[in-house]
Amino acid sequence: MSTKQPDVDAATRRAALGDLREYLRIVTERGELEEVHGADPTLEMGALYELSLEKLYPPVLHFKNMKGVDPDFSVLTNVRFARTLVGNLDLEAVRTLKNTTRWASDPVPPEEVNTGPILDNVAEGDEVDLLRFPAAQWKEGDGGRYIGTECLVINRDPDTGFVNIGTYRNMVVNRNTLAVFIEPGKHGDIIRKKYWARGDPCPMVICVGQAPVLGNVAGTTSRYGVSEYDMAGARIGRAIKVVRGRLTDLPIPADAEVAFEGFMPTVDEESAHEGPFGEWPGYYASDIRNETVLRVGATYHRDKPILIGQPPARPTLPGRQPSITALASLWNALEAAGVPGVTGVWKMPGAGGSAMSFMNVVSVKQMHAGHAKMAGMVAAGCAPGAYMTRVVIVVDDDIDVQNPAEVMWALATRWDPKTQTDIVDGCWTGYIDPYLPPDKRARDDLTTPRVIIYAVRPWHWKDDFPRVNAVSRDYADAVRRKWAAKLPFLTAPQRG
Ligand SMILES: Cc1cc2nc3c(=O)[nH]c(=O)nc-3n(C[C@H](O)[C@H](O)[C@H](O)COP(=O)(O)O)c2cc1C
Ligand SMILES: [Mn+2]
Repeated sequence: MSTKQPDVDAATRRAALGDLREYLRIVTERGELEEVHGADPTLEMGALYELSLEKLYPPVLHFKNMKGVDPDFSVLTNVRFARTLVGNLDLEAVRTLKNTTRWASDPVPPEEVNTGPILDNVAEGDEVDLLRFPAAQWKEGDGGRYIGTECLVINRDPDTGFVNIGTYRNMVVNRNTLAVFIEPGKHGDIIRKKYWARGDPCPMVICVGQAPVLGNVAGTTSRYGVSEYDMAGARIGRAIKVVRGRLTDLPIPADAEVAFEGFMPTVDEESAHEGPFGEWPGYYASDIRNETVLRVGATYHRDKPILIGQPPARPTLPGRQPSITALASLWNALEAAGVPGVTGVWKMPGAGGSAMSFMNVVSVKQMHAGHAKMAGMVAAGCAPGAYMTRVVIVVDDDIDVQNPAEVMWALATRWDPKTQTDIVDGCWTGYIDPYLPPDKRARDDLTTPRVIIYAVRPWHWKDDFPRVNAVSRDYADAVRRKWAAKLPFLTAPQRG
């Protein structure tokens, strides 16, 4: 699919973001969906999914009539990556989202309603049976069936009432138990520890099928204390409707497809083997551990529920697009910290999954001594940039951060490795970091170093820095206009 294809209008995009079934209708109409009938949830679905990632905009795969699965249940993959939702993958899209989403400053809280389709089928107590729901074994190396991959893990801060939503993977253990992997330091982890400190299990709800916007915000890091429900509402311009869970009172999206509700005790009280699971850095790093579990006391699902499946895959696959939402969040964090003159942020291709990345690039229009350093340190330390990022590269505003060759050019020519590099140790990482050394892993020391590279013209002699060898932009544009009709190469696509 060409990147030049016309975009959908904003209203259509909001409609698709806000409702999974409306999304399904729109992507079907736009030819972005493939129905797959009869695939085997053991390995075959995972292989088809990984093959789909050979495309930058992978087809949305709707798995129906899966082998050995109740035909009323289906699984949808690549929801977040459809062109309908993403639009053009460029800096303009990031800037627009940063400037037009009011989600950081002007949240839209959820609206409580009495009922909704999620309550169509409710099972409690002994009737709970997680084995009824399709859960794929995505890859040969996976140690279980992962039902929650692009899921919502919902819990509530007992001190402030703030409701968090994070995407944290979960594996089916038995009829009423899920193993849930939440990296230490994620908001869902901070919250559960508050319950545990009081001697209580943590109330929790997990949705595995929901409006695309909810999956999008759940996988994006923002500020602790800002509810992802409010951000999702702001993004689509209307409140997310929620019903109260029967056991926990937690808000559950009223039109979610499937939700599991229960309590999570400490790992010492109850645990299950979780993993190995193929992770976004491209490895099986967290291996197999005793992990925390959700004791599921109630299940909810719509009629003919559509589950969302989105297992991680190697970051070198074209379909691992950088997330525009995550980039906007990083840019927002830089501005919220007061860094002036930021002109772009990007994630280096090959160095990350969609929401997370090992290598972030920030461009700044330098305004004063120490400015580039300010940008680099905030990018390395702010919430959307802190977890597991290995390298931060700061470049000047004339560098196109989206073009790896330009970033390499800045590194090659504007970086003094000896004086323009900060190496900071002891930064936040997780079990899925492949370079977490075995001894640190053994003692749960989840920290690794960062390098911040200032590939910018040195402030104190920037005016003496050699001039760039290029025809000036304005003159080049004027010449292109003058000769375009006679010389077709002038109007051919710029990037090949
Ligand atoms: C598809 C997907 C899967 C993810 N899986 C996990 C996971 O298993 N465990 C985890 O700690 N973070 C996982 N993440 C990252 C978190 O969702 C992300 O850090 C998010 O910001 C967490 O929400 P929080 O900031 O409210 O903690 C995943 C992200 C995505 C997009
Ligand atoms: Mn959060």
